[in-house]
Amino acid sequence: MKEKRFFEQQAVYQIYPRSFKDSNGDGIGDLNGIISKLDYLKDLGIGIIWLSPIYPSPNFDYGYDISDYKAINPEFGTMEDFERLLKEAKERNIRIVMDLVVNHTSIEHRWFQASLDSSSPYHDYYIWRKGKNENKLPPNNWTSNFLGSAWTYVKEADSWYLHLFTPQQPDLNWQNPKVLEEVESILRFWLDKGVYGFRCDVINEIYKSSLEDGKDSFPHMMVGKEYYLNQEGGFQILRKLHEDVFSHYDSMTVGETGFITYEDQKKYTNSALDMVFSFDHVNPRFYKLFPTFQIKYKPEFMKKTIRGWQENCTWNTVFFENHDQGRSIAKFGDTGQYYKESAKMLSTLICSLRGTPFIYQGEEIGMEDYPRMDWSVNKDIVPVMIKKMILSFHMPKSQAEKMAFIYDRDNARMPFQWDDSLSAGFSSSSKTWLPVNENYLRINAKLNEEDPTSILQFYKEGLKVRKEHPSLQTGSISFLESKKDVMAYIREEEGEKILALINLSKKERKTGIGLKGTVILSNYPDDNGEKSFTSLRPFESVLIKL
Ligand code: TEU
Ligand code: CA
Repeated sequence: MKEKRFFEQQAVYQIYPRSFKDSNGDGIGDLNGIISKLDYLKDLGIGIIWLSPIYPSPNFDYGYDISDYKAINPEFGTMEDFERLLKEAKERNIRIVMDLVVNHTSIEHRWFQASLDSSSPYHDYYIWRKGKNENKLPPNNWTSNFLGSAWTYVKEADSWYLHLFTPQQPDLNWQNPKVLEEVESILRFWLDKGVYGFRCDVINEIYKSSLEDGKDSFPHMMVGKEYYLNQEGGFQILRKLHEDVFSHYDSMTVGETGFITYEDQKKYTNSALDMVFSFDHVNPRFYKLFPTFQIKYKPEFMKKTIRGWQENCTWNTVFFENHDQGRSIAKFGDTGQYYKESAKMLSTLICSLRGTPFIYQGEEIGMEDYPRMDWSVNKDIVPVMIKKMILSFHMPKSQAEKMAFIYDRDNARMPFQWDDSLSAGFSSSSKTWLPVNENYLRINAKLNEEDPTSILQFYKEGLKVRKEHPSLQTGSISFLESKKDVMAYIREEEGEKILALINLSKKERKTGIGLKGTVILSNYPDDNGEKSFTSLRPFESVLIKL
C-alpha cells in the first residue's frame, strides 16, 4: 500500500500573523503570540500551520510585498523567535508552511533598487521596457489584478516596470534563469531550517510568455491575462523547482491558482505542486462581472462546483476562507437563526470532502465580517485602487466608495477574538492595527471553549472523526444523485464506507437518499444511533457509517 503523506492525513490552519495574537502590546500580532497559542491549535486538532508572510515588508500589501526573503519582519520578532516556533510546533507534531511570494518583490527589495540601473545584472530580474509613443505611454495595455495600468514609469531609469499587483510590487522576470536560482536558494534556506513547505502566492501568473497587447473589454480587468495565466513556461518552472528542491525533502506545496481549469490543475499537480487552490466555489463572480451586479449565492451552485472539482482532481484543497475572502457564514450560511448550524455544516464539508482541509483563523469560532467598513477603518490597498479606477470612469464618488468596500479584504483580517477582555484578548493595548469587531463579547474563543455545543467544539469533533477514519482522509469519493440543495457522497477505503448528507440550504429539504447507518457526526444534537435521513432540517449535515 502507498504510504500516506502527512498532508493527506492532517488539516492546515492558516494564520494571518498580524492579527492572531500580540505578545508585546504594540497592537500587532507576532511570533511569540503564535507560540503562546500552539496548545490551542494542538487541541483543535490541526497538524500544519500556514503562516501568511512573516518576512520584512514595507506593508503596502501587508507582507505580500517582501523586501528580504531570508529574514523575519521585526514587527513579528526575530529569527530566534521563528526557530523557537518551529521547535515548539514540532514538539506538538505540528509542521510549519511558509508563504512564498515570488511573482513580485517589494520595491524596497535590494534587487529592485539595483535594477533601476540598466547596466546592473539585477536590471533583468524585473520586467523593464520602454513605453509607447516616445516612452510617454505604457509599453502595453495590460492592467493590474488590482486595477489600473500594470506599468509604472520611473524617471531615474527612464523606463517602465511591470506589476500585476500594486506599483509597490514589481514583477520578477521568470525568463531570467538567475531568478530561478535565487528562489531555489530561498526555498532551501527555509526547508533546511525545518520548514515543511510553501503556499505559493499567485503562482499561475509568474511566467509572462509575451508582452503584446492583451484582449481588452470593459471594465478592463486583468487585460493581458492570456499571456501570463497558466502558461506552459510556468508549468516548466514549477516542475524544475520540484525536481531541484522539493523532491529532496519531505515537503508540501500548495499553489494559489485563481482562474484555472481542471486540465490546468492536472498539470500543476503532475510533478510540480502537491495541490492547488481553485476559487470557483468561493468567488463565483470575481472578474466576471462588475461588482455592483453581484449574483446571489445559490446552494445549487456550491453543490455543482464542489462536485466538479472533487470529481476531476486527484487531490483537493478544501476551504471556504482565507485572508482575501469575506467570512464564510454570511456568504454561504446564515448569521441569524441558523448561525451555529450553518457554520457546523461548512465544517462538516471541510472535514469530510476529499483533500487537505484548510481552516482560516477565526473560522473555527464563527468570526464574522466587520459591520461597517469605511476609510477610517480600512487598511487594505484593494478598495483604494478600486475607488481610483471607478472615479476614472467619471462615476459619482458615493458609488465609487460603495463599490470599493465590496472587495475590502480587511474583513478577514480583524484581530482574532480570544476572550471578553480588552481588545478581545488579542493585545494588552486598546489600540490594535485594525479594530476589534464589537461582537467579541458574543463571539470569542473562550466562550466557544466553555460551550459544549459551540462551533469550535464541532470543529474539534469533526477533525477527530476525520483522523479516526482513513476513508475520510485518503478514501475515494463518489457522489450520489440527491435532491435540490442536498449534497450526498460516499467516502470509501478498505471496506470502510462513510456517507455524507449535507443540506446547504436554510430550508428543510428532502434528500432522495434511503441509505441507513450509524451517525458519527451531526450538527443537530438529537441525531444519533442507527438512522436514515429522508429529509434534513435547515443546514443539517450528518456523517453516517454504512
Ligand atoms: O492574492 C491573489 C489575488 O489576486 C486574489 O486572491 C484576490 O486578492 C482576491 O481574490 C480578491 O478577492 C494573493 C494574496 O493572497 C493576496 O493577499 C495578495 O495581495 C496578492 O496575492 C498579491 O501578492
Ligand atoms: Ca506585537
